[in-house]
Amino acid sequence: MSDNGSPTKARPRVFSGVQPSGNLTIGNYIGALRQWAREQYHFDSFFCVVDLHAITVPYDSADLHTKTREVAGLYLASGIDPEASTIFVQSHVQAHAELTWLLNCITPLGWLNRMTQFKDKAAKQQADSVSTGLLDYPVLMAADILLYQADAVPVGEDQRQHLELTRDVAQRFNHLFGETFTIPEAMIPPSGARIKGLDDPTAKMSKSETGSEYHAVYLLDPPDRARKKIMRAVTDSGREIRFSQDPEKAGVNNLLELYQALTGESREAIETHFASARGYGDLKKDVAEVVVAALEPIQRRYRELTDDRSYLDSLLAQGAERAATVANKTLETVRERMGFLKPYA
Ligand code: ATP
Ligand code: LTN
Repeated sequence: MSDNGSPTKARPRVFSGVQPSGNLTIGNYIGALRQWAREQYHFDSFFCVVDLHAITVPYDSADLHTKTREVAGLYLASGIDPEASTIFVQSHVQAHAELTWLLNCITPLGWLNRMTQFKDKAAKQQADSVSTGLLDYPVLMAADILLYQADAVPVGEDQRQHLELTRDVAQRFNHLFGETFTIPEAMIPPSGARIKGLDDPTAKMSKSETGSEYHAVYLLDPPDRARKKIMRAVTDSGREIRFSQDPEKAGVNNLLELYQALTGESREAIETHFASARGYGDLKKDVAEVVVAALEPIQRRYRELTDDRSYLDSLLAQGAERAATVANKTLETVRERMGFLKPYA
């Protein structure tokens, strides 16, 4: 055992998760899943379907059930290798809920009140239906990460503040009860970390945003649907195709960011490529083709995998067992350090 109570790790550890709160978008893929798959062999990786997070806003229980399997299937279809990485469902490992309670009691309320995601999501609901769970969401996320003594957390830009809070909670615990938790680092991709909505390029593309059917390309959208959404993307009245931070050009910039994230080409090469375009129609056509090409192998693998439901279920059962072994060890150390009496001799 190392000083912090975790078994000595052969490779640095990674933890990340996606909520089964809707249809996964191309933003989730670029900001999270693809990065996980690319880096997985360098790390001891844990990828979790965070179903306890998905119930912090009003939801449908039948949807939660189907989406939990769907998200796990999309992890595999996006290239997560179950031989190399652990894939599991958060609610299958009870330590997540228990550590959340323990961390709640050392987390100042003021820290949670400052979280911008809470303020944004709360503002979208009737004040009297905002749950305590929504406010507590970042503590559950901290528990997820800290249980595994994760060194790095690959996420999109929107999660940076939650990662900072996780670090603050870990430091506070270590200060109060002795070195226990590894302090994790955020791992944010250099491009594509914040893909914007196609219908509103000032807002983040989000899977739970259901205002317009042209908001997001979903990973399971048939090619024609994906093309149609890109062709309808909001742009501006000009014709200049270049990367730009000008809010006026946010739509064109977003399409170029998508193109860059999926082709890996440099900004200069992309601007040269589009220099001879006749207008935004040409840009959209090329972006649509790049997006459809990225979705094709994911959808093919997804169909193959989900033909056999028992395969996915048995993989999740194995994943939960492996995750629980690691998580319970940390939880035991935490309980001991906090002064709880052991329930057995
Ligand atoms: P919700 O709308 O339900 O809040 P979401 O689409 O924002 O969900 P999450 O489950 O909260 O997705 O996030 C999963 C991962 O995908 C996180 O690492 C997050 O940073 C990343 N992500 C989400 N949206 C984007 C985006 N538009 N661009 C890049 N990364 C994103
Ligand atoms: N809040 C995250 C989802 C999430 C997560 C985590 C990400 C829950 N627990 C632990 C990384 C590590 C989000 O992306 N919205």
